[in-house]
Order: sequence, then C-alpha cells, then structure tokens
Amino acid sequence: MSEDDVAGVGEYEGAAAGWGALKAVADAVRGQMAVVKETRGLLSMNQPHGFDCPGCAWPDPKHTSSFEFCENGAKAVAWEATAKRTTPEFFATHTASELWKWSDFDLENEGRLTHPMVYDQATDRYLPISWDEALAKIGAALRELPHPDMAEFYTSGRASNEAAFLYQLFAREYGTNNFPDCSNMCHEATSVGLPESIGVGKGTVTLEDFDHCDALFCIGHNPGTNHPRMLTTLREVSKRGVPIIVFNPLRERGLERFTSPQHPVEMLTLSSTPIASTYYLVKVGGDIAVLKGIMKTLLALDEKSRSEGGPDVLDRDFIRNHTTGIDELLVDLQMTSWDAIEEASGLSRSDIEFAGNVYAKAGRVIINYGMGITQHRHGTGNVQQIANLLMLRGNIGRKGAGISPLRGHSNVQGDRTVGITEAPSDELLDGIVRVFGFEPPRNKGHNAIESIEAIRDGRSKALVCLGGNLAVAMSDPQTTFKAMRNLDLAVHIATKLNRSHLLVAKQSFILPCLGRTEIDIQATGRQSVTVEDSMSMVHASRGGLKPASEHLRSEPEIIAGMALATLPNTRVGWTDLVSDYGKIRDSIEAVFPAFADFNARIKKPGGFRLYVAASEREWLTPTGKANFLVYPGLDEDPRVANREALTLTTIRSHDQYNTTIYGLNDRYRGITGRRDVVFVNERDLASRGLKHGDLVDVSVVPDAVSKPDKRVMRNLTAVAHNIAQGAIAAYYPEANVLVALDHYDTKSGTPSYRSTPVLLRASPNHEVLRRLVETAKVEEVYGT
Ligand SMILES: Nc1nc2c(c(=O)[nH]1)N[C@H]1C(S)=C(S)[C@@H](COP(=O)(O)OP(=O)(O)OC[C@H]3O[C@@H](n4cnc5c(=O)[nH]c(N)nc54)[C@H](O)[C@@H]3O)O[C@H]1N2
Ligand SMILES: Nc1nc2c(c(=O)[nH]1)N[C@H]1C(S)=C(S)[C@@H](COP(=O)(O)OP(=O)(O)OC[C@H]3O[C@@H](n4cnc5c(=O)[nH]c(N)nc54)[C@H](O)[C@@H]3O)O[C@H]1N2
Ligand SMILES: [Mo]
Repeated sequence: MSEDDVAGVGEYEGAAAGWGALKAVADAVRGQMAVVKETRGLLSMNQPHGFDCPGCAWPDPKHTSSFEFCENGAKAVAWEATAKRTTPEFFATHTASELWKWSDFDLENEGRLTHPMVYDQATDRYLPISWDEALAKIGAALRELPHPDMAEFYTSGRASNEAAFLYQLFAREYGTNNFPDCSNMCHEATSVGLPESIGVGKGTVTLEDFDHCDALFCIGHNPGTNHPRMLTTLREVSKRGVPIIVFNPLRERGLERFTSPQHPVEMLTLSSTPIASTYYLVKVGGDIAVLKGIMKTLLALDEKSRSEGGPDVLDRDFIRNHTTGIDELLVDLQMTSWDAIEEASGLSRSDIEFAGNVYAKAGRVIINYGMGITQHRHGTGNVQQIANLLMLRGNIGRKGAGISPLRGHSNVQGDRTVGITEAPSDELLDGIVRVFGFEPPRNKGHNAIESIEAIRDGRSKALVCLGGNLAVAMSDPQTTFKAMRNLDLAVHIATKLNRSHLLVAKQSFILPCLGRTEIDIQATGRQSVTVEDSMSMVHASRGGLKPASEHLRSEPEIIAGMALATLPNTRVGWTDLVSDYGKIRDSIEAVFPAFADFNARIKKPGGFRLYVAASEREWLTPTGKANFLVYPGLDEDPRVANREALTLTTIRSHDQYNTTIYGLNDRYRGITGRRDVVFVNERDLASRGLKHGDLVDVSVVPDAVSKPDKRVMRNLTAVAHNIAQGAIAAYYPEANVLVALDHYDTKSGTPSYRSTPVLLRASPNHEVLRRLVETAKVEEVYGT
C-alpha cells in the first residue's frame, strides 16, 4: 500500500459482469446455501415454467432457452433460499433491544424466519405464537381501532398480483384506502407524472422495441447493478452501432462496458462491449436543464433545416394531431437561457447540443430512466420533460421508440395495477362493488410520507406490512423510528428479520411467509402466482424449492386469515379464493376487464402484455391528447442560497438489494469491506482543503430543511471519485439521516433522496474519531 492508499478503497479495472460477477455469485452462494440447491434454483429462474426472479422488473426475452444469468438475481435467490434459519431459539437468546444494535446485514444474515412470533414486553423478546392466536389478536386489535383510517397497510413490491389483490380487498373491506407502498418512494413521480402527460403511468415500450431503436438515452439508472439482465439488451443495441447517450453524475461501470456471461468468447478473451457512446456527468438535479437544452437544440435544428428547405426536425403531424400545449412549451424553452442551462446542468452548451443532434438524427428513440430522475423535489417535472422531449419527434406509440421507466421491485408495477393505491380510481372501486358487493371507502388514503406523518402525530395507530422494511427505506429515521415505536399494533409479513420489526409497538407480530422460490401448496394443490414487469408483461411464477419451514404460510393465505379474523361479516369468500389462486385471478379479471382470460393467457410461456393505451397512441388524459407540460425554471430547490453547498445523492452499492445488505463489496466503484464513505469530486475536496481518505462530516444546509442540527453524518471517509462537480454521493439507507421527511416532490410525494443540499467539512478531532469509528455502533449510524 502506498501512502495515499485508503483502506477498502481502490479502483475497479474490469468491465461490468464477466468473471468478477461469476466469482461474486459463487461467494454469495457459498455463504448462504448448498450449491446443489442453488443450481436447481437458478435453473428454473425466469424460465417459462419456473419462478420469476425476485431481483428486478426487467422483462425476460420471449423465448428463454438457456437461463438468463445475472449476478444480482442469483444473489437475491441465494439470499432467499439460504440454509440459515432465524428460529424461536434465536429470539429466545436475544432481546429486541440487543438485536437493534446489530447491523442491517447481520439481522437478515440470520436467515429465514421460521415461526409466527409475538413481541413480549416483559422480557423484551419475540416469542413463538400459533397462527390462530396471532391472527385472532391482530383481528381484535384492528377491530378495536376507533376508525379504519387509523390503520396503514404497507406493501413492498415483491408481493404477487394475487397477494396484492387480496390485500387491497381486505383493507378496503375493513374500511381504508391507506396504502403506503414502496412505489411511493420509487417511481411515484412516474405514476403521477406520466398520466398527466400521456394518459398512463407506465412505460410504453416492449423489449422488442430495443431491436428497432436508432438511439438510446439512459438517464439516472445503473443497470450493471440494478437491472443486470438489461446489459444483454444494451450490448445488443451497442453492437448494432446505435448511439447510447448516458446522463449520470457518477461514472457507472455497467453503463461503460459489459462482458456478457452468456457470451463465451468475451469471457475467455476478457474483451467487452462498450455500452455508452457518450457519457455525460450531469450535476445532480441537473436533468431538467439537460432536457430543456436538448429540446432547445431541436428547435434550433428545425428552424435551420426549414430555412434551408430541408425536412422538419419536429414531428409536426404528431404534434398537431396528438398533442396539446406546444405553444406554452415553446415559450418556456425560449425563455430559458443557455447560461442558465449550463449552470444548472454542469455541462457545456456544445455537449448538450451534441446529444440533441444525436436525438434529432435518430428515427426512433427510447429513453430509459430510473431513480436519478424520480427521487427529486422536481421528480414529476423531470419525468414530464422526458415525455415532452419524446413527443417533439413523435417518439411515443410507435415501433422502436418510447418511454421506459425502469421499475424497481419485481412486481411493483403489478401491485399497482391490481389495486395497491391510496388514490383508487372509480373503475377499481366500482369493480369491487360489482364483484364483491360491499362499498369500499372513496376518500383518498395515505401514501408513504403521509402514513409516517399520521403515525408520528398519533392519527394512525396500526401498521400492517406486506413485506419490505418501511422504517429503514423511508427518509428521516430520526422521525420515522420514533413514530413507529408509538404504534399500538405492528404486523410484519416477512421472510427475513429486519430493523422495522424491532421498532416494537404495544403489540408486534412477525408472520413468516413463503418466498417466490418456494413450493406453495393449497387445498386444491400446487399454486402459481403472477407478476407484471416494467414492460407490462404479465406472467406466471411457480416456486420449486421446499419451504424454509413447515410453519410458513403463503402471503395470500396469511392475508385471508387476517381478513377472516378481522371481518366477521365479510362478503368475500376468502377460504375459497385461497384454495385455488386461479379463483383469485378470476376475481382480478372480474374487477379489471384488462385481465380478460387471465388464467388462460398465463398458460402461454412468457404470458401476455396488458394493454397500454399510450403505446397505441390512445391518450387517456382529460384533453384526449398527449400533453406538453411546462416545468417553470430549472432550480430544484430555490431555498438553497449557500454557495458552499454540495448536493448529496444517495446510491445503492453493488452488494445490496434496497435495505438488504448482502455484503460490503461495491465492486464496480472499488469499495470493499465498508460503507462509511462519501464520493466526492477531487476539485470539490481540494477547494475545501480536503483530500482523498480524509475523515469528513456531512451536514444538511441549515436554510433548506427542518431540524438541520440533527442532520449530520460524522466520520465518513472521503473518496475522490469520478463524480460531477458539486455533487456528492453516500449509500442508501444510511444516508437517510440526512433526508428530512418534508423533503419530497410535492406533486407525487416521492422523497427527494437524490438532492439534499449539504456541507462537507473535515471531522474535528481527527485521530480520536478515527478510533471511535472503528468501534462504531448502529446507534451512531442512525443517530438514535
Ligand atoms: N441488485 C439490486 N437490484 C435492484 C435494487 C437493488 O437495490 N439492488 N433495487 C431495485 C429497486 S426497488 C429499484 S427502484 C431499482 C433502482 O435502480 P436505479 O434506478 O438504477 O437506482 P440507483 O442505483 O439507486 O440510482 C441510479 C443512478 O442514478 C444516478 N443518479 C443519482 N442522482 C442523479 C441525478 O440527479 N441525475 C441523474 N441523471 N442520475 C442520478 C446514480 O449515480 C445511479 O447511477 O433497482 C431494482 N433492482
Ligand atoms: N435514501 C434512499 N432511500 C430509498 C431509496 C433510495 O434510492 N435512497 N430507494 C427507495 C426505493 S426505490 C424503494 S423501492 C424502497 C424499498 O423499500 P422496501 O421495499 O420496503 O424495502 P426492501 O429493502 O426491499 O425490503 C426488504 C425486506 O423485505 C422482506 N421480504 C423479502 N422478500 C419477501 C417476500 O417474498 N415476501 C415478504 N412478505 N417479504 C419479503 C424481507 O423481510 C426484507 O427484510 O426504499 C426507498 N428508499
Ligand atoms: Mo424501488
């Protein structure tokens, strides 16, 4: 090690995926399970008759012949199919207060939950309880609440369509629309923004469109880590010579080059396919400026071409026949100066014009985007500017073109489709009345932020969680953790122990469920479930592994049990529905006509695509057209006047699945064995008198958010990184201590995890602190 070396911080030399990925899988698997079992698990993943990978929502190719290899999907499977168990004996040995001090990794690394458990205040331990008794107590507690709107029903996006449909049915018959869900923290800006623009809250492309595009834009997503199967598609697109333009404040390896594990020649020769043809390090929050700059470029090119008697650059037919609002958009673009665009984006006019030229020259363009776009104070504005850009050249609703939001959880889109929403449509509510004969509530319920506010203020006293780790995923643990400890009832349907379960309420239950990899047998035999991917493809998923414990129940069965215990006069035939999931699908079809012939259509390998109106140029907006929508100005957060401020964005490491930390290896960014780092541009370090490896404190700029004094992360190690100037990045979920609960996109309620104005300073008492860090405790990490 040279003097400049910093422990656990190095360079990653290789391409994304490749041999490194194979080795990482082998390591992950060795840690969790017998290899024989694993191979069997992987072989049936994303196969026509196997289970859907719980890793991400990227679609499968139509005819999957050999299994689709993906490092992170394999890790997700190994993590679920682990041989480790979190048993009643384990809970007898450790109090909840003791477990609270464990790291997030250690908690889940204990393995699969095996028994229903109830928290016992006297001993501060979780004790085993029978299913019947647990469900009876939960039912009684829910019935005792003065009003159904005092309960919150959270959903994480792994839940199948069948589980999610029953869950919303139960909560609505109980009497509430309080459905905070992980989508509220994820693609809510898409769900709110796109319906206003194009009439649907989903992407418009299919996987086949990627075979026909002439240019691809990738904005604010990191496929090498989060959608690794997408690399195969990007590789094919790149091999066709199609330009791929990337806007991202960090240089991410998966977007630069990729070695295909499906492709022996590349693996053996250590060669790789370059992915991005041009990679722009945009400032965090600078995407609106970039998008407006590209649109300005189009207008200029159009004017020039027309003045020279050339063809139109804008698609005037499309604009005339299919859209409204072009005049307002043109005024806004004219009023936006290039100086302001350069300042806000951190990119030069000529760079943006280059991207604009690529866009203008391409007949068919797809724009992909992820959390770098949605998790901003102007997340909805970001999404709508992407739609504007596509619409200017008619790039929506035709082959090889469209908008492609990359969904997160493997069924987060499906959960929404089958009714997990705090703002239900009349179609859904009327459908419930028609099919089940009860009157569901019509008032708007709580989203994720509103649910935490209600719990904080004592307006909600019960929280039921269908999976997930709400407390840790949510911003502002200082507020969220405290709030959750004040609940009367907390119910967690889960596969693994996590921190949310340790925020004990007066009554707390952990209900262990089957995972997607496992065999699910009900009264009529073995069951399949269904999921919907990012491209609206619905298909069946059937687990093949023996359940982790004989006491596990499926999610649909648990929900039905809860409903029967809570609603003595229920109108729903819960037992019958759960006996055969085909009957749940019949009910989904009865409520939502889009699922016509549901059971028949999932028999086909690969399933079927739900109708997406905008893909057919049918615009389900109030105007009946696609709407150009103006976002005034470029500033994400005009309140921030401090010139010293940097913008913090939170990021995922390579070895993590949301709040699940598989390991401490962020391979592509060169970080090993630790997560207590902050990525900074070298020039930003230098201008603050800091250098690579220094211990630093990151604190929130006081004028921007509430209670700034408490919002500080101490003793992080500064890592000089290839990141846009003015931006710094730290790992999610730890950095949530810096994100205030009221820091969110006001249109969609998506927490603004990607843009917190912060100050970066050398930690005081360097050496003393360095020693302290080595013995850091969880309380220090989360500040509670
Ligand atoms: N292995 C693995 N797979 C996953 C997940 C996981 O945690 N692990 N999570 C799943 C879920 S729920 C989701 S939502 C998806 C998330 O998938 P992604 O959307 O890819 O999410 P992130 O990696 O968090 O962020 C993506 C990129 O945004 C960039 N970024 C940050 N701020 C900005 C900005 O202001 N502008 C732009 N243009 N870019 C910015 C970051 O540098 C990062 O490369 O992945 C899903 N798949
Ligand atoms: N700062 C910051 N915060 C963020 C984000 C960010 O980028 N930055 N991203 C946000 C995003 S995009 C999302 S989607 C949320 C994620 O929020 P969540 O979806 O709530 O979190 P996960 O970490 O995916 O949930 C992990 C837990 O799910 C349970 N689980 C796993 N599989 C199953 C299953 O099959 N069934 C059941 N019932 N339980 C299961 C396990 O107990 C595990 O501990 O976090 C958000 N929070
Ligand atoms: Mo997500």
